[in-house]
Amino acid sequence: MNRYLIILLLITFLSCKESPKAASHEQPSVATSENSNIDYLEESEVDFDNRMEWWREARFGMFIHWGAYAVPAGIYKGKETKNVGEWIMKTESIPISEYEKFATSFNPVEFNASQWVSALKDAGMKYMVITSKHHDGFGLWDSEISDYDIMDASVYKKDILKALSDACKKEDIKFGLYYSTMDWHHPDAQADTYAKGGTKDENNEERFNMYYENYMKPQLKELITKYDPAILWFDGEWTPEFTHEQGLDLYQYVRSLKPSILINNRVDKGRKGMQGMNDGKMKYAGDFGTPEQEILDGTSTLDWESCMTMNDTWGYKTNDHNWKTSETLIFNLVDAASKGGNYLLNVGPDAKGVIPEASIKRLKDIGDWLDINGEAVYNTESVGENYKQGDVIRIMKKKNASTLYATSFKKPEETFTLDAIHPEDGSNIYILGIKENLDWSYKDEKLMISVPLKALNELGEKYAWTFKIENGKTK
Ligand code: H79
Repeated sequence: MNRYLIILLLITFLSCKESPKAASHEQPSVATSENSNIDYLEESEVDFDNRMEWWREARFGMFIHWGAYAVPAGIYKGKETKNVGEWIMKTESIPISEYEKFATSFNPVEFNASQWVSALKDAGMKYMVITSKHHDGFGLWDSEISDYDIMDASVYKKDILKALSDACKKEDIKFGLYYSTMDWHHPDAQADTYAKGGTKDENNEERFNMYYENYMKPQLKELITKYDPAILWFDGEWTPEFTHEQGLDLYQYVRSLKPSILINNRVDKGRKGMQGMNDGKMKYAGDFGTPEQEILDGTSTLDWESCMTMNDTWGYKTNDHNWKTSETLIFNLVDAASKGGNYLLNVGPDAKGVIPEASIKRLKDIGDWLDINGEAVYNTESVGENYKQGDVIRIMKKKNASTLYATSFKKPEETFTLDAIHPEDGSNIYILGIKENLDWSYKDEKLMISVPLKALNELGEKYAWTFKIENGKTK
């Protein structure tokens, strides 16, 4: 049975229509009149697994926060905002008409889609998720039903999403779109309450529904039709005007437009705070949980993706230099993989269209590390409760195979000991990057591996070392 089944609704649905059709494996990529009859909330486990397959294998993606907020870059009227850059409109209470001027002057003359995709590939990332529209309401594409976008409101007048979706397609990178349901600019969404400093507007639910039906849905239809995204990544679902019923409807709507698409859990109201997983099971729509700025404490039976910044902001801020180290970022990626999760790491390009040098450096470091160690990350699954040994060792397992990986963030010494891995007799054990087949023994429930120190030093790895156990089991 499907995890996203909404029992009450189903009972209602089933009583008034024929038995629901499960989505087939060969799902059409565009809407057909048949799609609208399918109940996407009732999907078999097999169909769900098929749809999720590429994403689970990919493990590592690039989040891009880019929009009009890159223009103030964290500074308004000489004052530095304390909050993240993309929230500057709200945090600094910038009047809508004032903020619109940032959209007008947004002119990223140095933007080069294929350079961004190269940086993504060099990092070993497999997919991109870019803000089509953040909370400020400004769109990075040529929306037919809005003038508040890069074509109509800005001097730039080139379709950024088109350039990026084309560049991703060319390089075989999956292209995903972030879309905020919250909108501080649209008069039927939050613009009114926003302008009044957040006072609740009694009529807003009705008007929000108009925005939902007449603006959001048509925009999403455009986005799917024009850019064929592999993921829709919703956000801003916590506003009181947006309802659980709309969340369910939104999930159905987006899937009916592109049945194979993946949708995060912020499409609905199920997310529990920043930890990001759904509150309870089988109640809310959404294909995966979304921990924000954190990684789950342990494993989960549900799919999840941890999104995180490299410094302290999503949208570009001139003065944010609080960068995480490459080692921390690699650790986070491995930590998430060992717990069965994906890592969506953010870059915030500046107003010219340049990804900060500090981000590029880190992307390169991670990519170099993955060049050697990637097989411990891609297409792996969690081994369950034995996913770690202390603070510095993480264990992964190749999907549908008995190959295990142990990545250590402390440089191994002469003998490397693993407490929870039992190799099969005759199993080969290696360190990734070194050809040598290593000597090992298994005694008193411990695996002891002889480390070739000379080769290890020559390898020149800086961050972490991965042992590959070709055939083994965890306890
Ligand atoms: O786009 C980036 C941020 O701008 C956006 N999400 C990432 C990916 C973001 N918007 N707001 N926040 C992050 C923080 C909001 C936190 C809260 Fe709530 C919203 C506190 C109360 C309502 C979410 C729902 C967390 C707790 C309940």
